[in-house]
Amino acid sequence: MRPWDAEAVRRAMKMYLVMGGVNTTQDPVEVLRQAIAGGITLFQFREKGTGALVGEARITLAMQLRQVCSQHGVPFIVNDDVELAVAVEADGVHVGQEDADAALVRARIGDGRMLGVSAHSVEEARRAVQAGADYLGVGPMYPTRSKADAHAVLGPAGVTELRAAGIAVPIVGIGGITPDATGAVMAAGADGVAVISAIAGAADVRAAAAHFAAAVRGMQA
Ligand code: 3NM
Repeated sequence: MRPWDAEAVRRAMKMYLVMGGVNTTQDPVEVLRQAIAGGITLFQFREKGTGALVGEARITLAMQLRQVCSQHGVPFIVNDDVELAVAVEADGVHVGQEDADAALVRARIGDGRMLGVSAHSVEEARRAVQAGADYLGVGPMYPTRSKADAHAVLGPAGVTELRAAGIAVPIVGIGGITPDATGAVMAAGADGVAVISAIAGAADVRAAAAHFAAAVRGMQA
């Protein structure tokens, strides 16, 4: 049986924290612990951008974060690095449009791991689903400072458009999302929100994550 059927993926999507060492001034391991205490449901290790760790230090951090996720039953996804994902026994891989080809990643990770793909249009979403994506990351919902090469802002309307076009796989909105904006993203048809700075950059990480978790719960029927 596939461990990541659409329902399992949908459940995991709700409160999705994305983080690398550059996204916080605190100890990322402690940030992750606090975020889990606050109620995140999925974690993606994304060690990218100026000052990002490389080599052994990157692998060591990935292993530490992976262990925290395992201890708490939170799925662990690796951004754009299949080798690392396999090495740390991640639950999945997320790739952007500029990263590795989604179909090749699916072939390499098999059916046992989750595959997430970033999509910014109906065309990209269709191709991602065809390639075997278990979920789509759609953004930016709002202006973001956490991704240097972010696309033009799609807004929640970008999610509405994908749903109207018949894209049925789980969708997580990303980019500049705050607790106050969570309702609009979910109402547009997303299954959850993915966040970097509003959690990883918060002074009180646990409270910030709890705030999001409450906002997501508030949208459930
Ligand atoms: N991907 P924040 S926006 C990693 O639009 C990422 O695909 C995006 O960080 C996309 O919550 C983004 O701090 C950055 O805005 C999200």
